Amino acid sequence: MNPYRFVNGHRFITSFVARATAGVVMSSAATAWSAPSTYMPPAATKIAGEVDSIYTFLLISSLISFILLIGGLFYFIYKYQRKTANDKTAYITHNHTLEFVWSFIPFVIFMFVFFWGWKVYHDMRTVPEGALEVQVMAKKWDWRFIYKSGRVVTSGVDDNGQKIPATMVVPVGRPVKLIMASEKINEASTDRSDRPILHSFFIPSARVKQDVVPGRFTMMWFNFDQPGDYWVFCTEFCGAGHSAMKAQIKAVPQADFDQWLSAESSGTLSLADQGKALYGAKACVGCHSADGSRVVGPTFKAAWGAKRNLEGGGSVTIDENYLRESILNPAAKIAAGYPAGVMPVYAGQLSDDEVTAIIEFIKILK
Ligand code: HEC
Ligand SMILES: [Cu+2]
Repeated sequence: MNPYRFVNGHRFITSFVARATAGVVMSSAATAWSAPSTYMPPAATKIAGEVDSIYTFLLISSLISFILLIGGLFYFIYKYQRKTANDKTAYITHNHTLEFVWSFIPFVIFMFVFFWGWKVYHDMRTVPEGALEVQVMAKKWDWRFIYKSGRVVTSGVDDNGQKIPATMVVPVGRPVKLIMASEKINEASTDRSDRPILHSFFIPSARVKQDVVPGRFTMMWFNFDQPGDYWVFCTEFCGAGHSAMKAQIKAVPQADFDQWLSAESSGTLSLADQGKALYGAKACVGCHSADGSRVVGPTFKAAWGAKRNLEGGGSVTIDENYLRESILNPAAKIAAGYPAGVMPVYAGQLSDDEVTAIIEFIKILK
């Protein structure tokens, strides 16, 4: 350090600020964009890249403000230090221009970050049309994936007794929608410790996560633009086996995916067909038609995605959560113009997988 420059405090400080800022900007840019990174695995989706851009912007702008603020603090400590015993502090009231500027500039930056974040969050939460749907079942402490074809993917155990995580195979470059639920460890059990509990599905490479909540469906989507194997973690502490609650997503070209799915699904009944069988076996058919005719309850034909007026006012869109609730607890919402208290309560009568299958059946009744 040149002692002359140190005496010239302001020159030292300005050059220090400039060099420190440049250094921090360059190293954080390098951390955010090079692979592998200390913070996160490489971004493998478009949204992940956008999330990283926001974070990098926040990091760099915070660092610049920090350096300006703390640098300024030290600069003023030095510049206005008391030089003689008789130095008096100047009488300073306020400065409108300065106060306006230091409020307005942060305001503009915050609004910019707000709208930017809003846009990315909106895209993250809006599932594109034509997404491949995969059901995700979470339980203490594992994941299970179910495709429309009826193919079920579970975890396994290798020759050494090590767990092989369940692997969700998906086509690369195609949006995938996950419909997620938390299930009991054992369907028949009434033990409290076997209740479904809260989990959260986190794909670090896609920078998306979503809670998996007992008693309802939650959704999320992603679209990998490079083939590869990506980790999934449970990111809601759910008990002793939480850290082992891992899964994998394998993104492969569409043709390989089609081949995998058809090979793996041979011999299984599609979810919709399973649902159709249950529709007969569980007596739904006696009160709900599949062809548009009115029986005791509303028809299932063209119900999916339609608007349903409710008894007592209000309306809902017929989606997974409305169907699930209507099946398990019919009294919760009564379809306008239909009798209440007629439909039996199916909670405890149908497993989560059966409810899912019936919903998939209703979805295809266009
Ligand atoms: C004894 C007759 C009866 C049976 C059996 C029955 N339901 Fe219903 N269901 C009704 C009636 C009546 C309604 C309308 C009143 C209401 O919303 O509860 C209804 C409403 C529904 C709704 C809401 C539909 C809408 O368009 O708003 C769904 C979904 C449903 N039932 C599914 C099923 C399924 C699945 C089964 C078989 C597992 C089944 N129901 C068995 C009588 C029945
Ligand atoms: Cu968990």
